[in-house]
Amino acid sequence: EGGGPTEYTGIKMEVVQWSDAAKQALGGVINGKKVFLVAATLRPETMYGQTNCFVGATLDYGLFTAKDDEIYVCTYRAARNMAFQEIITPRDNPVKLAELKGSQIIGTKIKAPFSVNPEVYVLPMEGVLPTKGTGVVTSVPSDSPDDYATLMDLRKKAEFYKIDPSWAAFDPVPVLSTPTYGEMSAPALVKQLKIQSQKDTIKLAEAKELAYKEGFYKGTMVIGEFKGMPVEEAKPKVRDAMIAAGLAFAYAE
Ligand code: A2H
Repeated sequence: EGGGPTEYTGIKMEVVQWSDAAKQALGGVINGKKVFLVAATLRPETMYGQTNCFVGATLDYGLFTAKDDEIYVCTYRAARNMAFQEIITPRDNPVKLAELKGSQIIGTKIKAPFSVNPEVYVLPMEGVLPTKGTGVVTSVPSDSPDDYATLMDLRKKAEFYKIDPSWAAFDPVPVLSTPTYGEMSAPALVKQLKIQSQKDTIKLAEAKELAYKEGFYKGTMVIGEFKGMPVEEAKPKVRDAMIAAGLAFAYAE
């Protein structure tokens, strides 16, 4: 990337029910506190359509003490950045309460703020980079070709990915409408470019670019408080509304 830092929105996805593997690994560490998986997104206006969340199965995650006596789950790299931004405390040395492998987090049930699906599940994605964002990716298969391709892979091969099919059962939800791709940009582009799986990274990069440009410059919201508004205008408004509700925060890297 050139230029300055990327301005993400950190989405707070509260843990409702840990997977068995995470529960065993954590023991009594949490002690009644609220725990959140924190996802970094560039598309806060699409949060109405979250159907699940992704982690990298082989990545390492930590539980860190954050503001307001809360606990955040993310990579150590992100925790350090968040400590400098006074999101995670203390500023100079984030406190890691516990560690989890991504594979242990899969199957955890979490809240999906602003989504039509109030609670969703954590699923594995192959391309999650440890060097970007928090290592947690919220999934919006209507508008993200990567998310859609991955969700379809998981549905086709639930056993191979070691997931319960019910965790991947939430269907894409229309969030915004565009002149070229209708209300389901990602599924339309995956079909048009004949993308077979999450491994088709070159075609997915092209699809991502097309979906992003069309959505941002020509999209109109079809859901939520800003329904009918151009996406370009709604984007900062949804972000501000989520921050005001305590469900998100500004995060830069
Ligand atoms: B986006 P950029 Cl609807 N590894 O959020 C891989 N991908 C990651 C990641 C990581 N460690 N951290 C964040 N991301 C994803 C929503 C979305 C996103 C939509 C459409 C496009 C899109 C829902 N998933 O991203 O390299 C996150 O997915 C397309 C670029 O910093 C985040 O925003 O530009 C985006 O990639 C950040 O990628």
